[in-house]
Amino acid sequence: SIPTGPAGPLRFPRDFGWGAATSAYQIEGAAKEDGRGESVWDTFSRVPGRTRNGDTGDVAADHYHRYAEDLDLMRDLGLRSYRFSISWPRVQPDGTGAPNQRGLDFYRRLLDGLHERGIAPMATLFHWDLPQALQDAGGWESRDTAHRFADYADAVFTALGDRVPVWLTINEPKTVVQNGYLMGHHAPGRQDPDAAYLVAHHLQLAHGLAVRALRAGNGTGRIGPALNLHPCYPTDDSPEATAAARLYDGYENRLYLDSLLKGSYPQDVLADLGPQSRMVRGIRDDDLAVISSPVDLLAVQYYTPIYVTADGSTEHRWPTSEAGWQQIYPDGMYDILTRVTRDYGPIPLTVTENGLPTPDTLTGDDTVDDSGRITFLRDHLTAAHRAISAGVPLESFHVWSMLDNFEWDEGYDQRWGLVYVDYATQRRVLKRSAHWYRSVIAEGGF
Ligand code: PNW
Repeated sequence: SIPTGPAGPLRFPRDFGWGAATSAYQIEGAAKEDGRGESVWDTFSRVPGRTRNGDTGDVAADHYHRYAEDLDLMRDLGLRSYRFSISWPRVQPDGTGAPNQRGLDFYRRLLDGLHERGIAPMATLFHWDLPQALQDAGGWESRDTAHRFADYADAVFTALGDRVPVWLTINEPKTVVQNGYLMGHHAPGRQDPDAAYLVAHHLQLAHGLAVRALRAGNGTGRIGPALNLHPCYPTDDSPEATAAARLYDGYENRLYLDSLLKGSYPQDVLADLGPQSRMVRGIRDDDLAVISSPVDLLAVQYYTPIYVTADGSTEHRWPTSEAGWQQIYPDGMYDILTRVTRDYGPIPLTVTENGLPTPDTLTGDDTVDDSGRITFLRDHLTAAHRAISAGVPLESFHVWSMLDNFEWDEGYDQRWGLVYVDYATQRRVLKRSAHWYRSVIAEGGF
């Protein structure tokens, strides 16, 4: 039986933006079509040993060709909001210069299709697929890349600005920093802490320059950053654990939130990095003013809490999902949403990602029983509802993900979708969670 709310029916605001999310490299495929250039993920995924089973996004869920069918599925679910990302190397194959019209045309068709179906688009400008040519010129370690990003954003605003009510600049700068430059299991595969935080600064700068480009140019929509936030809890109430969790929070959350919304980097993090770090040396006079250019909303992505011990290491407290890094803790959703509102003021919020991978299999009668996803989403939506009741201005919620897709270094083995993709045939099958979500949207709750 489908689980219902723990304390009777929960009702969300009438105009709540029920949604789902994807990103370009994870679903589109068509890696060489219509003039698309190479991105760092094309390069990285082709290096032997970097991704599970050697998987790449060359074909992915073939959304580039099947987008109309996918839009029909979204309409079938009753989605009100669809968050997707625009591939920079489709728009600028080498990361600079005149836009590639055929690449822009795909997004125009997608936006028209959303419009026809009454689904509001939310477009992310950068979801990790940096043009390889820019990587070759230094990538995010180069300050110039932030300016290239603003030029790219401006080209997209000019071409598509009449059709996009909400723009998100950079998806999860922290994941680029941590997975791409600290741990190295994402593109570009570096393990260099000194480079990593300079990259963080340049990503923040790129965000601010894009916000300014929108305000200066043709774009009419709202704009904001997309941050994955992790509530950081001490494992005990000793002063040591409390201090360690506080610094951890600086690196996970305040480094991004404070620079965007307070116009300063957290002093404890800057002190920890040290005055000789490349990041601290790379901050110029006007940068924080650019980074903190006023935004219209903040997109929050919540997956897991972090528990920090007295010596600064981390522990797991809750059951993990198939993604080993993810502990299932719905109250963390409440904690992070209320904390953002408390510490940064009543800025409109959207949850742009929340979800988990489940061991889904397609049965003979074409069903996929992902009851674990239903429980997870029900519990996290319940926590989000509690946050709304506590005064958090939460506008919308997007499940990660609409479709099973290329889960980066984990390849296609992890299935995060509401919709099952049979990769051998590219057939789509609604999972049980999709049917459940459809009824939640229709009822305005559960
Ligand atoms: C996000 N963590 O990445 C990305 O935005 C998606 O592209 C991705 O598919 C999805 O979450 C699932 O992984 C994250 O360590 C990566 O907490 C790491 C974390 C969170 C989100």
